[in-house]
Amino acid sequence: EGRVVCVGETMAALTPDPPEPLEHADRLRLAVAGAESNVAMYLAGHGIPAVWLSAVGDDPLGRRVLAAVASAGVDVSYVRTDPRRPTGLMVKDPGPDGTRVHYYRSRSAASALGPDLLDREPVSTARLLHFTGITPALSASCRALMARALDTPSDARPYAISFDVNHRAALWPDGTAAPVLQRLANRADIVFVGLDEAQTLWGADLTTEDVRTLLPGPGTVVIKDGARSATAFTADGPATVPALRTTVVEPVGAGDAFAAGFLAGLLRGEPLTRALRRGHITAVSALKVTGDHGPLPPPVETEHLLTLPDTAWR
Ligand code: KDG
Repeated sequence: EGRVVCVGETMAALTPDPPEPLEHADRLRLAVAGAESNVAMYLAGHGIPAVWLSAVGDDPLGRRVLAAVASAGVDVSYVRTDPRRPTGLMVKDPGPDGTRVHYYRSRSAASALGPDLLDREPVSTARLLHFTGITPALSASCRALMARALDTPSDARPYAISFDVNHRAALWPDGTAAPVLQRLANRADIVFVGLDEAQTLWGADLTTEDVRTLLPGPGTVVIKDGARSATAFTADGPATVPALRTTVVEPVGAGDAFAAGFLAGLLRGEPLTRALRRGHITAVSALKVTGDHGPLPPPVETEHLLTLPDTAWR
């Protein structure tokens, strides 16, 4: 009965409010953004004990990040406070062609994380470690951390590893992400990847089946086809579950929410299709809010949605 430990950087995030180009914006909203802590927050919402493992600066934004993640019921007691490096910052720039992201994180506290993190609590007693493809892009020490975590063959490590590919183009020099993310993903036990993301990385014409062929290593590969459906490949073959119909306020955070819902389902021993549904239901909580983390539906409503016939879904 170990815990899930989600490892990765969480930043302060500034967004023009109302959404308009940064160059002309007068007002910015301050929030907290981090893929792995989002997963931890949604896991906690599903009643799964979750730990967020990272570093922040000894600064007001770091304390704000810690408080926000802790407020969702996540254990943040292992997060390091680095007296010499600041908390990372992300600034969003909404424009006519979508929102661009500007990062101020290259010398952040979390970018100094390294492989030593893996030798002690809470990792040593975890049942599952969750990483994303953001971390190997942050620094050489972060890349070493990922390589170490995935070094040991999956049947020889005390914990399972889940990995969300989470390709952030702005963090990688052109063309460098594809092989690194494919190799890391192939050594994990559970992988999440968007079909569009896989096509950007590994080939524009890829189908869902092609993506599984590129990722033969993990016992479970979940390929998300946007608002339509998600397919999980396991030793038993593929299972596809349509998404829930919903109105989207803002999509950021939905992938993290989906991963958390699916993992929560698996950890509770649910059948694969039910875990996929739990992923979709959790994603809706993120789609309905401007921030990354929205409230989960009450458990009775989740239970109701889980048991509806497929026709009520997309
Ligand atoms: O995953 C949703 C955002 O919170 C995330 O993209 C921010 O961690 C983040 C990053 O590095 O871009």
